[in-house]
Amino acid sequence: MNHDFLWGGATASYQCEGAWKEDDKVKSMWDHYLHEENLENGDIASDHYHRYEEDIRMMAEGGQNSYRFSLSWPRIIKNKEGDVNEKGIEFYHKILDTCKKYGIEPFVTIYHWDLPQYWEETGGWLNEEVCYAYQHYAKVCFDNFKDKITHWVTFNEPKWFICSGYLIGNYPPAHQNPQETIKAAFHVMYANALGVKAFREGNYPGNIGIVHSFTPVNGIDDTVETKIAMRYADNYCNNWILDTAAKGEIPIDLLTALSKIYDISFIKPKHLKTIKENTVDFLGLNYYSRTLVKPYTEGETVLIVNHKGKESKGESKVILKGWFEQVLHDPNMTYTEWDTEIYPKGLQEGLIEVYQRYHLPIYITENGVGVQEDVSVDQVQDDYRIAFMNDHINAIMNAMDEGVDVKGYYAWSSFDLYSWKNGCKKRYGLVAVDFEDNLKRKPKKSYYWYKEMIQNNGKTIKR
Ligand code: GCO
Repeated sequence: MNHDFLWGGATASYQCEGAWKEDDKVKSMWDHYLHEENLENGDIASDHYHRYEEDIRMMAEGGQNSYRFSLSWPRIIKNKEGDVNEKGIEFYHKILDTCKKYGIEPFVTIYHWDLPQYWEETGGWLNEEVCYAYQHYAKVCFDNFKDKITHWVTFNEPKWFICSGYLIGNYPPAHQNPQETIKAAFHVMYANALGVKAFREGNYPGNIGIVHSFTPVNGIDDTVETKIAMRYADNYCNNWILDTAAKGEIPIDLLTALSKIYDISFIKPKHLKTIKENTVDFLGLNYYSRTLVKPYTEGETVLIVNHKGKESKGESKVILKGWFEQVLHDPNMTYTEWDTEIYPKGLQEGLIEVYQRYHLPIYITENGVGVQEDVSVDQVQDDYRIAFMNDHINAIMNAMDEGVDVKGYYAWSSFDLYSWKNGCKKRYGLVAVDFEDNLKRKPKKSYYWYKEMIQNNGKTIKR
């Protein structure tokens, strides 16, 4: 690890700030949706809005030298006309100044899912106008914070929020519509290019990248059919974001396949030109697990028995129905409480593959494990989190040994947060937040482990 390696933790505005209507912040689509559905929400969350100083101080005391967080669009832009809320700007200046005070390098995401509800009401990401509104918002961020931020991220996890919002329907706007999914996905990648364009045109200092929910694709066997299925799975899972952002090209076989089933006439030469001319400087990869696939079999419902002996239905991804099927569980592997396979090797292999394809610097912008924990104790003994982080950091080091240019690692999450739709019981933090007892902060065992590991520049990692 070199000495400018960034070691930190990550959060997102909606998941930690709370203060959902303070200082003239307007409603985000998440505020609206969770209130309407009467679900656990982030109205208060970890109350980072009022406790950021303590949180950032703890990061520094934990040996971390960087903090990845996001700006909230509905805190910064008041309305469709694009008027700026100075109080929102002020809040992020305070966060950035606190980072500076404690020697913490900010790594900042412009959009982490909290679209202003006033834009959602015009069609959200289905409306091309929102792409230009995003560009305006990004410019406001660049202009206001250019002296304090040099690591910028346009979007966090386009695949995850688009597919959850428009295909699966478990995130707002909660639609289940493949045609809409394609359109929203395209608009987000176009907005990404518009954000990069504004950054280049303004000649702002620093670099700009995108953060992707990365799941390297493995096949169940080596047959030609599986290889073909893997290519489509990779297009669906990764390439439409990474190729588009890094090379300025949407995978042509994906476009051809989609155009046979869906209307893609909204993709115009002017969009493709902007995408081609405005590619990112680095890639941020959020890594939790891999995707294991098999070829699609017409009419077959695959029953897969997971490690807990539960049966679950393997569903093909409807958007590319007929191309591949995702194997949800491999009975030989271990899974988290939320059924996420623990597979550090995928990070090593995936890093090598991504670096070979794009030759761009890479940050691991999220990695961690969500667990239900009793935080009333003095110190949460999260040895499982230590083991998880150890094995994933080891995987990163192995990839770096093979020449991959990794520049930073962010644990998800810096402290316990609200987890989208899972509420506050799914905890990822290095620091416990007691949501039952005044939101008290208490470092977990992993926080001290991480500190020691950073101080020894990775030498305490069991390899
Ligand atoms: C969770 C997730 C995290 C966050 C993050 C994604 O909190 O449940 O696993 O990965 O959702 O916002 O970028």
